[in-house]
Amino acid sequence: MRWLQAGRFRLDLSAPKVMGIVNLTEDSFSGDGLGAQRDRALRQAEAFIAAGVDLLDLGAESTRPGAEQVPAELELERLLPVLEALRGAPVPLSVDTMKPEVMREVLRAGADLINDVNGFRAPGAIEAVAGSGCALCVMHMKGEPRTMQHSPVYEDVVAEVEAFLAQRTAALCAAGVARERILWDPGFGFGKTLEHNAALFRALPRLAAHQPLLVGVSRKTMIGQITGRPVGERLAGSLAAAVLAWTNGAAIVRVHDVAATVDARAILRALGPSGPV
Ligand code: 9MG
Repeated sequence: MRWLQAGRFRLDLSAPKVMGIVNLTEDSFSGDGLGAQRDRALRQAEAFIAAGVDLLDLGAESTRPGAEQVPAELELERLLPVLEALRGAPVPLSVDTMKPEVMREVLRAGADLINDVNGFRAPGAIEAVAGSGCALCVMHMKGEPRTMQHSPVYEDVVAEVEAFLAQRTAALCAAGVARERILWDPGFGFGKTLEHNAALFRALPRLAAHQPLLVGVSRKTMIGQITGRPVGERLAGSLAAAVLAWTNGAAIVRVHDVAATVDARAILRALGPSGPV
């Protein structure tokens, strides 16, 4: 059985898990103030919990291709009131951030997992998380969000991603982080073409042999490239990809559509290869 040590929780990863995305980025709201943002995020988190989500991922800085960074103070202004209100939630609270100062503050405020799309490469990032008991999602990204989709090139994308994740894991472990706190994420869409993403998707079993995997493909461009659908019409493609990710070794899928993904998981459990679970 595989476990993830995540702050207040010890999460059993032997059954597929769903992480719900709670967006606190400016461009996902209509600009009607932080209080309204907070209330909307809390309603969304409550709905996700009622639908059977296993983890919540709160993010206050967009990591979409082309996105600009926001100052740490603004990230914290958006995150802390939501974390405060969700303290004691029945599922682990993840925070998606690349900044060590944000990591330190959200850990003080009760975050159970730090999801760093930059793989804890910023100076001080490892030190910010090492001494806590939180889980760490180490993601691969080539470049940075503003420019990462400008013609990324790899010789062997799977080997490069695998080597990067192994190197970051070694750096974390050298700082005293236990392996059972670490998730790997190939970083679908982060400095990758559709061809790179497909190669990595097919390599999920190989990557899962190292550390438990988190996979995020929900509504992404790669789903649109495959189906020809705009972002608002990518639910079916995202569900198919989630089920395929689980059956190929992913432990956790990071999604926008929690209720539908929980249903897809129920079908997989009842009718899938290993029989009813
Ligand atoms: C924040 N964020 C956006 N996409 C993501 C992905 O694919 N994985 C992780 N870990 N975080 C993501």
